[in-house]
Amino acid sequence: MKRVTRLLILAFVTGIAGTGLVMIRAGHSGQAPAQVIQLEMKEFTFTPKALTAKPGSVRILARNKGMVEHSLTVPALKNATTKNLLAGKSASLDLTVRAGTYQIVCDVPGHKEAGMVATLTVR
Ligand SMILES: [Cu+2]
Repeated sequence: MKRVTRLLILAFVTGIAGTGLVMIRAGHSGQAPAQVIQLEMKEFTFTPKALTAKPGSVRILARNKGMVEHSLTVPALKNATTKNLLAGKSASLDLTVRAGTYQIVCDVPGHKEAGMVATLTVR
């Protein structure tokens, strides 16, 4: 009985370690996007308001410089959103974009309407 328990624990721990390894490897082998754009958020604007990028992978580094929480969301792209970031917090959002114009908004209710809109132009 004890031996079985020990085996189970070993299997469990090995499983966790294995998962960790896979995650670490995925994080490191994923090529860092060549394009990194910094974007500041505050009440109620993005700075800059107009971003440009070339087609391909883009990483947007969003920093909340405001007093309340904000998010960075690209409605035209599936799952392209950060969580709501508290004041002082930042997050990166990796996107794959084609030529075109993408609207960036803050998804916190009322913020888009208050002016938290930016444009990403890809060409
Ligand atoms: Cu906001």
